[in-house]
Amino acid sequence: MEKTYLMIKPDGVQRGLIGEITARFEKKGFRLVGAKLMQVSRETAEQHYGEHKERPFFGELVDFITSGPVFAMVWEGENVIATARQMMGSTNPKDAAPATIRGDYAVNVGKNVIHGSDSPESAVREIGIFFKEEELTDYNKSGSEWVY
Ligand code: IDP
Repeated sequence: MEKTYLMIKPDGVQRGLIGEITARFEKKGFRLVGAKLMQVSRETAEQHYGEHKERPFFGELVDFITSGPVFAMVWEGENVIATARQMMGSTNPKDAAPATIRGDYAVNVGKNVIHGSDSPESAVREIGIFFKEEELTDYNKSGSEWVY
C-alpha cells in the first residue's frame, strides 16, 4: 500500500489546526502509521527543501519551517500521495479550491499550513528524512474492510 509524508507546518500547529487536518485524512479512510510533534533543524529543513535551494524564497522557507514545531506524519492508503495533494489544494492558497485544506485554512503562499509529498520518490525520500524505521507502525485498522 502507498505511503506519503505529510507535515503540518508551524503556522498550522500554532493556529491549532492539528486536529482539524488529521481528522480529514482519518475520515477519508487513510491509515496513520507514524506521527510526531518535532522541531525541525536547519540542516533537516535544507535537506527536505533541497530542490528549492536556488529559489529566491529558500532562506525564508527554511526560516519558516524551523520557526516552531511541526506535526510530522506518515499516512498509508490507495493513491494516498495524489489524493492527499488534492485534499491539500494548490500551493498558493489564493488558487486553492474551497473544501481543500489550503482553500479553507490559508491565505498566503509562505504560510500554507501543510506539506505533502508530490511523488512516490519524494515520499520515500521525505519519510526517510523525518522518520526512523522503528517509528513507523504496521497494524490492521478496524473498519478497513469498509473502506476497501
Ligand atoms: P508544495 O508545498 O505545494 O509542494 P512547492 O512548489 O514544493 O509546493 O514549494 C514548497 C513550499 O515553498 C510551498 O509549500 C510554499 O510554502 C513555499 N513557496 C513556494 N513558492 C513560494 C513563493 O513564491 N514565495 C514564498 N514561499 C513559497
